[in-house]
Amino acid sequence: MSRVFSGIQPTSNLTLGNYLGAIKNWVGLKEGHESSLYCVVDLHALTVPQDPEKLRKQTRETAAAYFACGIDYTNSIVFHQSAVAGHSELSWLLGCLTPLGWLNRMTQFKDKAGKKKDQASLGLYGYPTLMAADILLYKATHVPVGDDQKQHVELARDIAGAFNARYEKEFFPLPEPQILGDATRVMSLRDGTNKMSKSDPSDYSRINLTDEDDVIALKIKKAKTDPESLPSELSGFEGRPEAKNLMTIYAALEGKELSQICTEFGGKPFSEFKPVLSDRIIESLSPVREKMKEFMKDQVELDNILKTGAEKAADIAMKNMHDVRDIMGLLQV
Ligand code: AQP
Repeated sequence: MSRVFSGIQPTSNLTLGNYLGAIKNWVGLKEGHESSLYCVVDLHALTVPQDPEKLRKQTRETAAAYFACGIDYTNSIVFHQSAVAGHSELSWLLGCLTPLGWLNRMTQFKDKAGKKKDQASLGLYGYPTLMAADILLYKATHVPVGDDQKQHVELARDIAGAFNARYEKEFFPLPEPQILGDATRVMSLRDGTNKMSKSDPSDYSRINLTDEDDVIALKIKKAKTDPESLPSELSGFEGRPEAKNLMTIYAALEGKELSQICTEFGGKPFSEFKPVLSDRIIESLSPVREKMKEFMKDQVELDNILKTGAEKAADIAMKNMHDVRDIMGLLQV
């Protein structure tokens, strides 16, 4: 049995990074798998402070983005994490067999907690066990993610192995990270060495899926570059992260190799490339933005779709949780 699971935190507006590194690659992935589940991971969002009203809105908006990008809720299960109680329960149970040493290695916690480690929440520290629970609750085998989440999927794999070893049963399949697409780590438009992130304080660091065309064009115009012309071969990206990022985005949207883009644009100035790039981004994202607006107009319908998805997800989760409790020796009367 093979099953796909992935999710995105509704922490803010989704970005071009979420689009190229995640959602775009989910479309059509169901082929060749028994089922696929796409979750809006709202419990993960709570690992950093959230405004309750905004969180609800962003949860709907994230689901709207999934549908607008082409996820078909009639043949995939789309739902929000907090609607299926098994996520939190399994997170606790798995947390009881996850060594602290494994969590201490997670780079996302180090990046997000920074120097204020002692003030970071237990939730932020335990984020990877909740993510392992998300995946294992459905016995998912394939987890499509951007490059930054690979380490967490590998941890989920180790936790699944630890459970199987502790209870001497091949119960959980070992999930595989799938790093798909041609832009697995889209970088900030302000600093090509940092990941493009929803929570970066500068809105100019990212393209949001909700940005209007003129905003996209302005952000690309202001994107950091260097004084040289574009490289005509891959070796020319050495020490030029911003050039590499902008050309990688263009290559991914065009569905071409980065080397082809170097051949097309090598030797040209950024001032010539940037308008072509912003037109290409607008061509891809403006239909997504308009469809998101349509989905957001009918909240009752959107909520109904999520409710139906949560019921289907809970059916799978309930059976697996029953087996997990049984294996772990919890009394079920
Ligand atoms: N810049 C990126 N390039 C490629 N893939 C990306 N993803 C996120 N940013 C990029 C992928 O999108 C999926 C959902 O990620 P997430 O939003 O749940 O968490 P994150 O990876 O922590 O992303 P952010 O934007 O940095 O979130 P915040 O700012 O809220 O912490 C994952 O598959 C991720 O790899």
